[in-house]
Amino acid sequence: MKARTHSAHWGSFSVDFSGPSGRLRAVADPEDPEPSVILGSMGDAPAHATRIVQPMIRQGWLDQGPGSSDRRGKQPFVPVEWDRALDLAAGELERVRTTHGNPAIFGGSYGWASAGRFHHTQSQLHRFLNLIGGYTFSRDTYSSAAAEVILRRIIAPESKLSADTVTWDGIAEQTELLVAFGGMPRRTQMVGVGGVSRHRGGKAIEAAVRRGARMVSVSPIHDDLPEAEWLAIRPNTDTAFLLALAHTLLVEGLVNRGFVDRYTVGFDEFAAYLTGESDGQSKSASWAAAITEIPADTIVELARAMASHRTVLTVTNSVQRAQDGEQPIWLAVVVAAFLGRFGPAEGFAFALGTLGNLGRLPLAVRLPSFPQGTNPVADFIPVARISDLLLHPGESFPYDGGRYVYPDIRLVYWAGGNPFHHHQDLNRLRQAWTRPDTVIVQDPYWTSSARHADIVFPATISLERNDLGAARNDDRLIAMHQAVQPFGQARDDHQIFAGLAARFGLESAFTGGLSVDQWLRTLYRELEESLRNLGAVVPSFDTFWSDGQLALPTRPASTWLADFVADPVRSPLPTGSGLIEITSPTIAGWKDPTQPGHPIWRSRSEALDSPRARLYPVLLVANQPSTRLHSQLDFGVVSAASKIAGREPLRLNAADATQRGLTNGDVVRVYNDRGACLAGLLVSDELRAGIAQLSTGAWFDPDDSLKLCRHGNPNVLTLDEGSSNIAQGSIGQLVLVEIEKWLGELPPVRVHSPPETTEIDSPQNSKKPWRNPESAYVGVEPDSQAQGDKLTDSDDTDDPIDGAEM
Ligand code: PGD
Repeated sequence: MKARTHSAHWGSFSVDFSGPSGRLRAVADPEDPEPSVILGSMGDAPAHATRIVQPMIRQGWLDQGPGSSDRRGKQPFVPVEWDRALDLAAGELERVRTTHGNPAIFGGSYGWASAGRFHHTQSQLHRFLNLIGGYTFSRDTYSSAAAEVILRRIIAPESKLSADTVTWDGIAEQTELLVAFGGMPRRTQMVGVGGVSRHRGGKAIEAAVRRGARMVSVSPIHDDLPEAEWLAIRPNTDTAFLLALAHTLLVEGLVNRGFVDRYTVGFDEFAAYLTGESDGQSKSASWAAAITEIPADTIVELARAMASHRTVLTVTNSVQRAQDGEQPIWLAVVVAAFLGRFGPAEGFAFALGTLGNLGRLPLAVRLPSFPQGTNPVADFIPVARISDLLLHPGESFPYDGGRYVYPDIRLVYWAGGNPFHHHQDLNRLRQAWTRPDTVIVQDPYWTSSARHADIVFPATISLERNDLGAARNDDRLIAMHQAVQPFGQARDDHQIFAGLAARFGLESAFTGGLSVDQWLRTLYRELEESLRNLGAVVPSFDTFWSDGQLALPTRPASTWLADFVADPVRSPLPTGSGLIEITSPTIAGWKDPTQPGHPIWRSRSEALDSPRARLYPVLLVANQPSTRLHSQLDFGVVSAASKIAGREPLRLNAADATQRGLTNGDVVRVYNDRGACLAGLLVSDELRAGIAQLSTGAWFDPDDSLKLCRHGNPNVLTLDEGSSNIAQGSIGQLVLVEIEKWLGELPPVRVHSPPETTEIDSPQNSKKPWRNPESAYVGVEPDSQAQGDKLTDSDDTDDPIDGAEM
């Protein structure tokens, strides 16, 4: 073995224990040009105080059995033995499915969990639930639901777009003008679902700047792309800006009519909206200037420059994670179609800069996945409608042109995600969470979601198991070697579900009769076959495992778009019309009074010009953190070092701080009518006036007497509504708040310590909860491989998982 390699969503690395403390150190892959700072927290992951030592049951659930309860998150947990916990969970799953039917089980379980193709938590959960008759699922992602739904209607699914449009190499070498709505933040480029073995964005941007490319960042926050000219737009008004760009191109005769006539549908109807012919309001640059606070001349000059230069237009996921978030994405495609050029260095770039695995060449092989099987249940929710689902059973909701009904959920099974960090309006979620009979959470840590569960299963972290690391658009397969022994009694998700499946007589159906090691070899064999079909010489699994990495072949970009451009009749787009839909006949056909067939502007409630802003005059940008991934490793040294008096840092422009009598380092109370949280103040000139910035991911730490989150989770403030009837996506990015100095006694942050537990609930055990601190940081032998139990023969189905869920 050359080095003990591993992979996380924020990069690949090798593990090292040679420092004086003997602590685990993650040493960045030497070929990664820009490793993530998050690697610095990896040493804190295996044995942090919030690791869950053994299975736990909420006291009230154990005493009174299943049922709605407002005691979730407020009662102590009882440690129990694995067999007892698995028996109780299996019995409850059986009760719910036989009494209420499988749609009463919610297994959508959104979350990033950890990197790794086999131990992908959602795949494990879904395979198990499919075997016992299925579950209500969730569609799309918190990252980009609005974009995902609108893009597949008007041009192509985002998976196709992200694999085949603008590349970092194209930007470095050829792009002349890059216009980035929401910037291209380095902090989001650090991470990618499934891993980023080489971070390429930063160097590409530097190369483009050195070559003299012009960069324009349209964002309320300067350091979202510090190299660029900064157009400090009012948040939530990008739609108006984009409409004005389209209007300018139209009235100045700069629309590429040859392209528009051949490759798009619905130009005339949209042009009538731009000029005001259809609604009496021209979408001119001066109209947009009043809304966006960007001067009309600047907008006009930019539109002209875009028409005369090789231009990339990108919109970050953060811009679409807002009310009407579908509109700026739709308009960016429309403006790119007006310019009429798509390719590796020009045109619309889906969310480039938002995730580390975008902007790279697509892989020439399909990545192998742990098969999930088929879900016989048709009920679903748009991913961010979880509170509505629990609060409004039987009610209908619109989504993507259809109408659907929320089923009556009796059991929630969440594994690999942290809804009490990621969902909007956490106080509303807390209320919704009281309704189900039972909540099961499976996580390595006492996250706020685990604290709000009835049954808690302790899962291993990826450093405690072997796996294969790979991700869409990443050209490396990484051997993820186990580095430390599992903490306490933690088990792999696979082992937990195998234990549950055994109680349904389905253990061999779940495991396929294979050990973990055999699964890894099987998945490798699948990849090996596709590589051989391309004529590649492929090392044996053992050689790959010892080398730690395998380079994967890529294919050229833009093949499907190039085919479409070459012949739109023979190679149509996967839209209703086969063309780019400036006005969508399908969406027009929905006859939804809130949405005509083309993109539109309307003002929103969470905006600086809304009446609500008189009460809550600061627009808070609740964006992605730079010191952790979402809520993961919030307790780690890197995230901890950024906190102020133990609170999440909130940035505010100096003028706004002075107006409120606030200075650097103050602890502030951020509030609106939905909730409040504490935060630590950082005065910063990187923000335009009227806004504040507080990243997501500080673990939710509710204090019911003070009626606030002690730690600084902005989702106590955000509005829990869908982006629009189109996608019903998350709108967590922007929320109106007020900020004041916290003058009371500072309550300690408690969420980074374990919750209260009682004595162990087993006659033969000791009086104290079982703990095994020595088991952490017991490194494993470098050449060890997973030797999961060999189980019975396979009768498993072999459906590939949906890669989009990774
Ligand atoms: P994570 O912190 O990544 O957040 O929400 P998400 O729930 O994905 O949670 C992953 C959880 O999985 C962690 O609790 C971790 O401990 C657990 N885990 C890790 N490995 C394993 C494993 O092997 N097994 C098990 N069982 N568990 C594991 C992220 C979501 O938040 C996303 S993607 C976005 S883009 C949204 N962003 C915002 C935003 O910008 N603004 C607001 N206001 N809100 C947001 N919420 C969304």
